Formats: sequence, C-alpha cells, structure tokens
Amino acid sequence: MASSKHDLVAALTDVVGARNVLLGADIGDHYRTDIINKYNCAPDCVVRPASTEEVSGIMKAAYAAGVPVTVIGGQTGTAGGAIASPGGIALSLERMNAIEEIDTVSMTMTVQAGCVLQIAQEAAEEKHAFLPLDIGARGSAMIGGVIGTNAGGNRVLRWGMTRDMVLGLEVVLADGAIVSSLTKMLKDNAGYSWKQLLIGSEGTLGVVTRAVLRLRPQPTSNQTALVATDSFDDAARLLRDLEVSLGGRLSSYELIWGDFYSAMTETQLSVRPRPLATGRAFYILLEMLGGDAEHDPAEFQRALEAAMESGLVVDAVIAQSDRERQGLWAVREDFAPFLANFKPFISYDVSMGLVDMPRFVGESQRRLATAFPGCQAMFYGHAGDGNLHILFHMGPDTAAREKEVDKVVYEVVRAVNGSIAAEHAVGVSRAQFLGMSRSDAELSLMRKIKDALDPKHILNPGKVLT
Ligand code: LAC
Ligand code: ZN
Repeated sequence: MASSKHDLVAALTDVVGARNVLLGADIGDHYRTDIINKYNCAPDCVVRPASTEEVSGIMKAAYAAGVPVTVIGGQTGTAGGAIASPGGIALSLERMNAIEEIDTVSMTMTVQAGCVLQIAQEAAEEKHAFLPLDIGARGSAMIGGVIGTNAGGNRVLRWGMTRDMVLGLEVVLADGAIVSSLTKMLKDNAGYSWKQLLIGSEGTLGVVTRAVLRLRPQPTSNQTALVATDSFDDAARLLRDLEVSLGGRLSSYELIWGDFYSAMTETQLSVRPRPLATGRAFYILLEMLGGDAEHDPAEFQRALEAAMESGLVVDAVIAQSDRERQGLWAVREDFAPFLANFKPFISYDVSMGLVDMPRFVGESQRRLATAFPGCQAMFYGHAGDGNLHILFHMGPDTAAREKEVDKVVYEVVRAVNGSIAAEHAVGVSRAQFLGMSRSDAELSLMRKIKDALDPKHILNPGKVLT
C-alpha cells in the first residue's frame, strides 16, 4: 500500500476506530454491488461512522487526500448511483440509524440517514402518525438514499416525492463542513433552498446525515382494488374521475399493461391465483387511504360501481382483508418469479405527461421491435405520476447491447419531452444520456453547482454528470 494510502487509512482509523474501517477481504459483498447485482466495484476501504462529526472527520481526510467518497446505503437503486469508485472510500451510514425524535405536535420525525425506510414508517405508525413515502424496496432502502435520489414510489400522486416530505436537512460538504438546518417548518423562504438542491443530488454535492421528515395523520382505513380497463383513454379518465369521487383520498394508481399482467401472474400461480382473468388491455391497482373506517369501504365500492356502470371499468376485485390486500399488491411487487426467466434485463424509469403516455409506449414498442427483433418489453408503472417502468430483455445479449437499447428508449422520451430518470435518479447508467432530458444551459448550470460545492470532484464521481 502506498504511503499516502496508509496515511489516509490511519486518519480514517483515528476518526472511527479500527473496527469501522474495513479493508481487503473484510469488505463484504454488500459493499461491492447493488440489489440487482448489475454494478460491481472494489472500494479500497469501507468506513462506518457513528455521528455527523465522524462523517465530517472522514470528509476532511478524504478532501486532503483527494480521494473519492461514495455514500453506501441499502443498495436498492437500479442506476448504479451508490457504487463506489475503484480506489475510493465507501462511506456506509448503517450505524447512523437512529430515529431521534417523533414530534406529534409539529408532526415531524427527526431521523439519521442510515435508518431503513420501513423502520421509520413503523415508528411513525406506533405514534399514530404516517410517513407516506413508500417504495418496493422499503425493507432495505435507507433514508439517506431516498433523500439522495429523491425517491418517489407508490404514493406520489397524493403526497409527492421525497423532496415534498423533507422539512429539515443536515449535510456534510466535500471539505468536511457541517451544514445543519434541522427545522420543522412547512414555510421557510429565508434565502436559497440549499436543502432542495442537495435532495436528489445522489451524494455528488454533499453527504446527507440527518433529516426532519414531515408526518401526516395516520389513515384508519385502507381500500385496495385491482380493476381492468379496455383502453388507455378509459384508464386515464378513471384516474381523474376517482380523484374527484374519492375526494382526494386516492393514494395509488399503478398501471400494468395487459401482457405484463398476464406474464407476472402466470409466474406467481403456484403461490396465488390470478385476482382477475387475463385478456384485458390494462390492469390498475388502486389504493384509497381514508380516515373513516366505517364509511370508507362503501364509498370506495360505490365509486368503483359507478365506474363499472359507465363502462370505464370492465372487471374489478376489491380486497376484503389485509391478506387479500397484500395479494393484490404482490401482483405488482412480487417480481422474483417473473425475473427468474427474464434475465438479464434492463429496467427503465421514465416519465412524461399522462397525455403522451400511449404515444410513448406505442412508439417505443415499435422502435424496439425494429431495432432488436425478438426482444420483450414489459410496461407498468406509477401512471398516476406519469411515471413508467419498462423491463427489457433480448436474451443473453441484453447486457452487452444496453447502451443501444437506452438510446432507442431515450430518443422516444425526448420526443415526448419527458424525463429519462423519473424516480431512480441518474447514477452512472444514465449520466451519458442526461442531455436527452436537459438542455446545454441546464447542464452548464449543474456543472457550475458541482464545481462550487465539490471543487476536487471527490463526491461520488462519475454519477449524474459525466
Ligand atoms: C417499481 C420500482 C422499479 O416501481 O421503482 O417497481
Ligand atoms: Zn417505481
């Protein structure tokens, strides 16, 4: 080991203690790859601080040495945003996992960045409060990661993205400076919102260490249904109708294209029967969260009956128990059996105005089939937010031709003035395509911000901006 490296390890050890600096064979696989095992890396060392002050000490040492630092969380992103640089430091916030305070008067939760999302959700629930942010990876994703990527998920339609839930933030900058504003205010226009700049910056502008999150009243009723429509127009009208008829309580609207519904449920048959017969154009998972357990079920049912009478909905099943509710969500979230035979795959995460969605899907299906004969592309997503996922597979060549496939998909995104990165952020996989969603002027502004906050480019290099 070069002596400068030796000095750096010694400095890091001074900050966090020898037990919390992992080197060589002590670096477990978890620190080297992501959940889909797509991106791999070999960080020189993993550092596990226990406090903001220790994070500051680590950044001071890394800044002095000019060594890259990547923050490691639950590793559930799909764009390679938390993959450490070779020769760099992987900064794991797993020990900073405390929920410091739940304030049910202000309705806030103060939490450290290494806390797992589901733990935070459950802690809020215990206090009869509600953290609306919900994503499939809730059991592993950490608060720092959802802030770093501005995660979206299943309830954006009603409560917005992560940035709509962060009231206060604490970060450590590239040079180790601590900037802390752990406030509980909904209204705060005192100067530039550096907080919003840091949210979604994927660890390229600073290290998120703590946050104050906004809580909501805990819903006391949960109505879930799976419905089918025969056209996209009907599905879009249903969304707008339900927003009105359910009085703003519609919290999820997850659209699944008929062929994907058929394929997903086929692979799940050994565990659960199909909730609705196949053969319809679209399947939609609906969730209404309300505060009146006595009357909400009947209201939900009436709204769906009205949609059936008007012909918008052609088939429907309403969950009658928690078990049935989980079974309906599993149609959308239990990917493992499907992916077992759909590997290797590329996953996309794009968005557009809802009005452009059918054109986007039709055009990308056409172009993909022409460019990659025999390929399979499955469409589903958080359509209530204009956010679509595509799972793409074309046999063993899939990974090798990923950039070509990306180009085809992102050209269509550009044609509908959409975003190439709706909720999983840019990471490494989309960095070279950022210009498909951003103008030169925007990219130049982003570079100025990056240069100002991270002059040595040590924070998560290669992510977001190339
Ligand atoms: C989902 C992940 C891929 O919504 O964002 O399934
Ligand atoms: Zn998603």
